[in-house]
Amino acid sequence: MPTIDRHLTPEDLAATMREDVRRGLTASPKVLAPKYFYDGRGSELFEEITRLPEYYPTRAEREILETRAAEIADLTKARTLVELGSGSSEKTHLLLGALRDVGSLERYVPVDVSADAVEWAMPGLVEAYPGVEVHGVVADFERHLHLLPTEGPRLVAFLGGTVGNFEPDQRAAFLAAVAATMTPGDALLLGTDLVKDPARLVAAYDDAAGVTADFDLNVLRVMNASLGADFDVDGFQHLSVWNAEDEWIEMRLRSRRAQRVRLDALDLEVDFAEGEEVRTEISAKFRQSRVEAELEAAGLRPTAFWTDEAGDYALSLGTA
Ligand code: AVJ
Repeated sequence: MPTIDRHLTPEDLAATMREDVRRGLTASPKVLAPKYFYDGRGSELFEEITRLPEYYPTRAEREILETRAAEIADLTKARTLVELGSGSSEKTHLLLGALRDVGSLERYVPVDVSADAVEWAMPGLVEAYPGVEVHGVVADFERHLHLLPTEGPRLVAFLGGTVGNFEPDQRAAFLAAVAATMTPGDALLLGTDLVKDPARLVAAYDDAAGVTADFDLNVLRVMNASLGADFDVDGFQHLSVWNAEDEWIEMRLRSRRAQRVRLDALDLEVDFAEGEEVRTEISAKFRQSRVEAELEAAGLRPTAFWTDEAGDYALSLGTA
């Protein structure tokens, strides 16, 4: 029987959401955290995004894993694969297969804030890797890293470029916290999107079919359903903006008119001016030098930096 450790209850998540949203919508400028995109509909929209012609990161990361999984397995010889933000486990299979083939794999640990994501991933994995223990963990990977299984050598994978959603100081704290849980022989496999032509970056977050716009606006539906809010989704417009100074994409929602929104669960009313923007996501884009400097600052040794053929995206290995 696979086990699931639960370090987060639905009540914890709801309380955190209330605090985050109150802080974000009473701040100036207003912000909402990107983790709130991913209810059922939001997760489906994200899956659709990964298949869009404009959104290259998922395909680029898969290309790197297809090319390098055997090398990663050989370098790490991991007994335990920990995957932070396990989401859909398609790319995970490339790593699991390679670690099984080098004969080191004993255990797979999918970690996600969403109990659904962990529960759905598990039965298929148990069946696909006989003899491999699947040990799911429902946790906030900014808070519960020290509670994960420790049988090493461990490979901790944080894929998809999701590290780019953290603010720089939050990212440094996260990388340091990961490094602090690692012992010699452990490694971090980190996926990062790379700096490139801004036109391509902007298009990757504002596709012609409007799927990303729908994904961005979905955060308002999540607020309506979870916080008893009355956002008029048609009252906002999706924007994708390249911030050249910080080297990140910002997704924003711009209020089409002056409007007041009520959030019952917060007993809060929020006014939006016509044209006022709420930042809903940053997605940082990296250069090799910055990834390596940040791994080193966290206390990890930059050991490998692999890109896809086009040089659009990178997987880095940092070792403890
Ligand atoms: C899954 C967080 C890496 O930042 O590219 C896709 C999310 N947002 N399109 C990203 C996302 C808009 C994605 N991450």
